[in-house]
Amino acid sequence: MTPSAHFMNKAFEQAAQALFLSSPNPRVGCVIVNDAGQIIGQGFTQQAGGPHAEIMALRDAAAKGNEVHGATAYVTLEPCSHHGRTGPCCDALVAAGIGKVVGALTDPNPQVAGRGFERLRAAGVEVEVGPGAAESRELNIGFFSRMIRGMPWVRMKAASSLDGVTALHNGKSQWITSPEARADGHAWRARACTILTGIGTVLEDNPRMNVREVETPRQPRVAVVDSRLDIPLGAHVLQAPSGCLIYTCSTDQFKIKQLQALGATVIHMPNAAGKVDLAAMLRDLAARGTNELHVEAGFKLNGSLIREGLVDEFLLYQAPKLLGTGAMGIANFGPLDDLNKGLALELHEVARVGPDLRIVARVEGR
Ligand code: AOF
Ligand code: ZN
Repeated sequence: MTPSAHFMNKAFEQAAQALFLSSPNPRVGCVIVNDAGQIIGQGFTQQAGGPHAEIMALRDAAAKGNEVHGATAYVTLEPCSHHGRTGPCCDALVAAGIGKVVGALTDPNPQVAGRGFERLRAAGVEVEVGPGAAESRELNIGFFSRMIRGMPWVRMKAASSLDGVTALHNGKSQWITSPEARADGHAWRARACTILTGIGTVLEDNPRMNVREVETPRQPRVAVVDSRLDIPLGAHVLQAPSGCLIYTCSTDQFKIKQLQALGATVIHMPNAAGKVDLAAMLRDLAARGTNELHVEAGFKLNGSLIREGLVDEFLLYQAPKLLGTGAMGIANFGPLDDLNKGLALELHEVARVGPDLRIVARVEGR
């Protein structure tokens, strides 16, 4: 491994610590290395509005009394050049006297988009782009999606038997997969900016849709598709610590006021057919800072999202049991009359979680 790749890996170890934390900012890590090849400062992106990775690394070096003049900063994303909630990192690096910056990848944020590297070069700092581009993009798949497509990365989670059954013909569905799989599912919730569910699931299960099984410094926001505003005022999702967004076609002012009084945000988003416009909802979620959207919904909403081509990735847990006929699958789409009309997926990762199988599969071309 080249020294560059080695230190970039160290920067990615930092970035990984921002996985549950930095939403809606990208997960970025930084290590500062002196001429002797020692790491003299390191850090990762803090919560929204907090310092970026480079600032944390510069502060770490200062706190340890380490001189950064002439040192090299390895950063997993281009240092920012804009005034957002915080000041430009490229200026801070220049002011500290950093001699060289190795950045994994250009920041897709149109406010940055190469200007960070340009400003560094203009200030006489040597700049190298790469290694680690693919890893940086993968770690921030939702941030790239939001910046480039104006849409979140939509990840649909479902748990089923090995023959794809989520509920029996009598509706019984609880505990198909193991406690280990449920805990693992919570880690995927924790990395999401927003968790999406449907009114059917709210009425049936009254879920909290929060993170409980893993430690997290931040709870995701919850969003509910509820065309008629049937949500009960006592629904647990209305207590989501980061807020609850309700997408509806209803204009019932009385119910809207009641929900707003409980802290919910009600968003009127009908399509021509009188259903919630799901594509518009996703654009709105992106505009509200959703990088990764974690969908945990039922048969109907899952089916609608799939039929409209809005799902990017499936997170499927399968228990090693068969539940047989007459039962419900994970989503209401089809029946198809042609095998070629099926949704083609690529396996991204296959793992064993406790006794169960976890499959991450991406829609071809995403
Ligand atoms: C960096 N280092 O660690 C991260 C960056 O509102 P602000 O000031 O926090 O800026 C957010 C933007 O900064 C975000 O959209 C992305 O372009 C960049 N993220 N940049 O130099 C970091 N997390
Ligand atoms: Zn920055």
